[in-house]
Amino acid sequence: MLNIEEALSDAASLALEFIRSEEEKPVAPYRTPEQLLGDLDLSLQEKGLDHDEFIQLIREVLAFTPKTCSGCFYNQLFGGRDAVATLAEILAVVINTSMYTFKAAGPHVLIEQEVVSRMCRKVGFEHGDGILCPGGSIANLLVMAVARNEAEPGLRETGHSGRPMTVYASSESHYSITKSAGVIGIGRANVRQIRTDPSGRMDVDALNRAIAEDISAGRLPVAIVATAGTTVLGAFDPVADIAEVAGEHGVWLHVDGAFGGSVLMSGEHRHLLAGSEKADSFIWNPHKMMGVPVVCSAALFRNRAHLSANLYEQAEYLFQTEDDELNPGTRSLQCGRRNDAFKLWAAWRYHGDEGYERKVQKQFALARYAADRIEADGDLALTFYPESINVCFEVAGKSSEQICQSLRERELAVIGYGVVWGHRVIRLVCLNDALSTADIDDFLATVKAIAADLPPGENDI
Ligand code: ABU
Repeated sequence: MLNIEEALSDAASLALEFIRSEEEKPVAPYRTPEQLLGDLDLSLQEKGLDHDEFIQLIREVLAFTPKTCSGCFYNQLFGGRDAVATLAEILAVVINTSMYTFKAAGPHVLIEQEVVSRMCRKVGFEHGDGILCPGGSIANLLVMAVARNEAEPGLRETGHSGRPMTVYASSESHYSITKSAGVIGIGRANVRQIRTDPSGRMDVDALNRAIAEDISAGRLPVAIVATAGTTVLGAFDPVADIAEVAGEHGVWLHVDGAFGGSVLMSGEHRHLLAGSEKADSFIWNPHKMMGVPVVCSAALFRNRAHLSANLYEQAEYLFQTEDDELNPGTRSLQCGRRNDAFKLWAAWRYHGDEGYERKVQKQFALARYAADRIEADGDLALTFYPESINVCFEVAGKSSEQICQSLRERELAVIGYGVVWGHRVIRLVCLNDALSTADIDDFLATVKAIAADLPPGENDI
């Protein structure tokens, strides 16, 4: 039987093997799901495996696993690897805390309080509160449920009155907004998709008109969601202007900073979030631009009473010692909850604000470099000069979708495409600050070489 010391030693060997393979072969072998089921025996069986068979099977699974930390992975709004945060994440698994009580998690409850408090202060919520959630979608769901309860007093105790409710988010907002509206009884159809300007920022006049129309029609506006860092263009809605509209109509203002919240770490770029201190809530995913392992997401509230007022539950079998303040399970959506605070705190303590400022600066610098290179290249077309770190572009006369697929099949890079104004564009996310401008040059040269091998293609949809 494998004991924990052998298990950790095996894990370290396998992890180091995987990390070395990122250097030698930064893109995993391409396989369709059907081929992969032929290559790997993933079946669960009556009989177990001996140690060597088990290690070999794990090794094979790792060999086909996408290398999201390598320099050739540009596909997601996360990427790269932070060694300090990785160390803490490994330890978080070993110590196996659950974040509902001080009794079970001890200093980790205090650590979560510290990261939440510092994040609140970065936003401008001087006396705010918050909680770490398993991802931005759940953080948005939590915030929207709180906003809904605040919009209709009594709803938490006695349920929905039946008055139609509405939510306002830009047409570029994250899909978790409509998903949440469907889950919490607002209704997906009642999310008003406010149009954007060409750069992907919410049109504030259109927002104002939509709210006024809904109020005249007797509907109850629950929340405006300003997106800070849209998924495709990386655009920032004008939060200060939106805050004025929210104030005029008395509507909850939420900032979805899942992707772009980290610009608050940069003196040069935090202006993109000017006005956030006027919001009622803010979500921020450090697993994106701050590079801590997936997932790490904070839901933050300006008024520290809002979380408890809308979530608080007692359970005598669980909350037996210390004050409620030290038992976050009284006001989290989950009961059992992963310790996502430790990795963020460890990395932040180690790098300091200044380390994160450098990281964000580097991400923006890489994006500007890539945008300038693309603009100067006659074979490439820049979609829009990036507001942040997503660089969207096309290769003249070639299909963005085919280029992305071909790069993956030939195991050269992993990258995706997005749709901008009815046009498929390649989305280069400059998140991995271990990359250099030479890596960007290599990547663009590879894209051009692959595109040259492809037949003419369309990007209109
Ligand atoms: N949760 C962010 C959306 C995923 C991505 O575009 O990488």
